[in-house]
Amino acid sequence: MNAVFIPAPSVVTTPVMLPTLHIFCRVVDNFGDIGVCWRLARQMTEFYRVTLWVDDLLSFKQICADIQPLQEMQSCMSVLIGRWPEEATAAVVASGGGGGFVVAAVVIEAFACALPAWYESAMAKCDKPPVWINLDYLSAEAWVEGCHELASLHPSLGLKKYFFFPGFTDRTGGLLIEPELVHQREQFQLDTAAIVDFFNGIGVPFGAEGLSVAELMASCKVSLFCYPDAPVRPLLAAWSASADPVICFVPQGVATEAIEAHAGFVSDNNVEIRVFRTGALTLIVIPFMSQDQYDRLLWACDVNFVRGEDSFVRAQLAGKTMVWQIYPQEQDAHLDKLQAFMRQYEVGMPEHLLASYRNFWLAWNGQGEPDWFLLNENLSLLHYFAQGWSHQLFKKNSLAQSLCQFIQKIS
Ligand code: TRH
Repeated sequence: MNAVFIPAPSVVTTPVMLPTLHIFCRVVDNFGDIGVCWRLARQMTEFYRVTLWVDDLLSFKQICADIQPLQEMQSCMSVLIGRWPEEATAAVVASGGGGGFVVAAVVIEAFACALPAWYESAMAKCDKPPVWINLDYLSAEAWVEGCHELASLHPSLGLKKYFFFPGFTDRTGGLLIEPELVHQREQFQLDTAAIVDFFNGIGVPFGAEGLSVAELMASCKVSLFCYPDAPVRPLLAAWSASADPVICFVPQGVATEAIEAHAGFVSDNNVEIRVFRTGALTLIVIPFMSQDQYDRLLWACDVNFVRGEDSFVRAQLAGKTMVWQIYPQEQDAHLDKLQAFMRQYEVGMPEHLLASYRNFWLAWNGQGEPDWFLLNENLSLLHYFAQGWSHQLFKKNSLAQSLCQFIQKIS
């Protein structure tokens, strides 16, 4: 067997024959696994003919409306997408364009998701086995630098698997950043018409029954994406009692209990746009949107509440004040991870700013009471720090570039 297998099917138009890359993604829960893999897959099309194998196309559809959940194979944004190939079915082999080979030149296993056994055996039978990489979770902890790019040997097949860690320092794999992102963001953030168009486009009502453009632009705009245990209720109360107007955009299905308690309606996945006003707060339930649209929401808002891994990175790249709810782990292991990031993020912050941001972030992660009013007093300075942090990130190699360089090095 040869290691370079699947020629691009006719639906994928590629001017030169790039090598093949297979990314394997299992959706453990939520959207982070597919969120990272979909972003990685799209960015890697610059260097590879990419197939993304996914075990949950319904979750995928939530962040990419073009996905057809019932299809075995499909193409979207130059990525070939296949349902997780538990068996080497005819559809999988056919995805090779008739060549009969099914293993790619490079194989990325996302988050140690475990490749199908038949695929591992096929890799072992190759004359030149593919480069096999496990893409790990993002962490700012110091140990990551020591484990990045290490190899482990498969116990029975003798294949090497390399561990590739995203991260914030030059001794890690970096972050998934699209080359044009900073320019797109800066243009968008300076363009009121584009911001209004964006909100119009996702269905936010304007005019008699809805918002005015002046109100939108003058309010503190907040996006809220969090886990069910985040202390959302006191926050909604604080925003209602605030002296200045706050507009909170919350994707459907997020913070449902707190919204029901506050606004009296169930914000499940069937709710489209819903607007509810109390005091200074306008709460707007919006549909779940594509990743690119979600970026625009983050760029347009003044404060972004984000969670997990991918939205957390996108909020950093948005250059706006953010509050991160980390994905909870057993024995509170996530708190070390949270603190490790905070130590890097807060370098250079003056004492009073540090106090308000630390209070809020820790409280948002279950360690105390979040004080919105204290945070609010410091928003412009936090914005300044967020801008600086994002520009620092934009200067670094993107994860896709680092991966390609690493693959070249070990090939
Ligand atoms: O959804 P998350 O909590 O995902 C995860 C998973 O729980 C995973 O198992 C865990 O390991 C990981 O976190 C750390 O949060 P995350 O990572 O931010 O992923 C959300 C994705 O959804 C991200 O790609 C952004 C995207 N998204 C949209 O595309 N549209 C939207 O409207 C929203 C709110 C998010």
